[in-house]
Amino acid sequence: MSARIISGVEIAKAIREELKGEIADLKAKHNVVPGLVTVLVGENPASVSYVTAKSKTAKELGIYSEQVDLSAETSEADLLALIDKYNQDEKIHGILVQLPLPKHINEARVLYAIDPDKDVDGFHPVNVGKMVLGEKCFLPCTPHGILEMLQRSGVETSGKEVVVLGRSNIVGKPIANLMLQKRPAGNATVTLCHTRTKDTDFHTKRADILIAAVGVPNLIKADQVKDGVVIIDVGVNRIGMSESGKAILAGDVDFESVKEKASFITPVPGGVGPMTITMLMKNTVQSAKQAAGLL
Ligand code: L34
Repeated sequence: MSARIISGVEIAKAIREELKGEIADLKAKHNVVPGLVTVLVGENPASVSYVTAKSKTAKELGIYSEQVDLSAETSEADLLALIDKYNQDEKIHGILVQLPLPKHINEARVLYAIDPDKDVDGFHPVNVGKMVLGEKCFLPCTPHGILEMLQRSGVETSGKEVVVLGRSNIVGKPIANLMLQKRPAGNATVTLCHTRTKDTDFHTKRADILIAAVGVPNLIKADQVKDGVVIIDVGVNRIGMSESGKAILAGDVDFESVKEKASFITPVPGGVGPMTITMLMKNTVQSAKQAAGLL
């Protein structure tokens, strides 16, 4: 059997259409225009492409968007001052500082400086804490996108064995936490594996839903999963360059072999990546509504 492909491109498109309507409505009924600023420090090619896609998508949807590109030598103090400026700016409802930051900048200090009410990435400790408690907050974009993909594809999660590979703050830890909660796309029994896990194969082989977020190209092969598994592949690994100069991408899962065994699988590219960008837009709209007292 060949798996059904969960297309992040298609699901993202549907959500963006919904958002477009909401944004037009906000403008017409309340004269509210959601605003997003993206901040990029340095010129990491992957980050440049993600941030460019974020501000372009924002504009397409009718979100007011500013893009700030800073040199890799920008000081932490200057970055903090910029964040403070946008914290005060009423046109801006979402502040996104693209990660990773250059080594001389303390990432935590920067993320803590963002007003939690404008933290559309959901990385501020206030939002992380609320997320863990199951309170209303901004959900981090990649996990948020995964929840939407599961729901909109009709994947049952309640009572299922979910195995997450990777313990990052931006994917592994939050998605594991969200899926064990009593919520849509939740109620799962969750195992989180990481580099010190003794027998990762033991866990991957019993997973009903496997979420791979480790950043190792084609790590997971068909013999490491069971028949009918649902695969969410978060890896976006650059494994080479085509003749036209475009990056060749691979996921953390060996798509060609695993798709023969899985019931559902997300592709790379065109899977989780586009959802991450779209959920940033959704969070920005949520933020604008909250600021206007509409939520
Ligand atoms: N602050 N930093 C902050 N927030 C985030 O949510 C991110 N992330 C991760 C890296 N740093 C961040 C992203 O935006 C990863 N990420 C991200 C966003 C979009 C895509 C991949 C990762 C994406 O669109 N991927 C496309 C391929 C794009 C390409 O050609 O490189 C895909 O189809 O998977």
